[in-house]
Amino acid sequence: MVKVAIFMGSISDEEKMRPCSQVLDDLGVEHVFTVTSAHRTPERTARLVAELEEKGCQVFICAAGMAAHLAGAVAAKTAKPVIGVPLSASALGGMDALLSTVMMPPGFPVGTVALDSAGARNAAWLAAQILALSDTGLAGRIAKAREGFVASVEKAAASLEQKK
Ligand code: RP5
Repeated sequence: MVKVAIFMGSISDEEKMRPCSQVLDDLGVEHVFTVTSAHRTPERTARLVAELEEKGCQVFICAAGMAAHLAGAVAAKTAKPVIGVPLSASALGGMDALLSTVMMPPGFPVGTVALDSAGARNAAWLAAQILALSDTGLAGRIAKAREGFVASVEKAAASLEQKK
């Protein structure tokens, strides 16, 4: 069953958002990864939210650049958690998308993560952590992945300390 939706405002966002899908794949979280725009295809965006909610989708991840209204438009249509990923896609270097995504009116939150691919990855981790509140198997996979992070830091430290 689809648990997470990843929406991007444009196919030009794919490279930055692919890591989001990859993290969810690695954690075994079923998701859809697609393009829909708050401005260019508002009806498609609203329809996708309704259809995916009907199919059991629990978390929406929305990434967009420039005047990034996709996450806000989705938050207007669902009470499920919405995570926004601001993307750098203009001469303003992503500050435009960051402010558009984060400054939501009270009652319609968008949990906003970092810009670009770092945010894309963290959006996936955060979505997985939300789902893991009611999925012990997923919680276990997240814990195991975190052990991997610890091991890789310890390995890097040991290797560096040996160099002298
Ligand atoms: C936003 O405008 C998209 O999310 C993208 O980051 C940016 C530019 O889109 P394209 O003109 O490349 O389609 O809506």
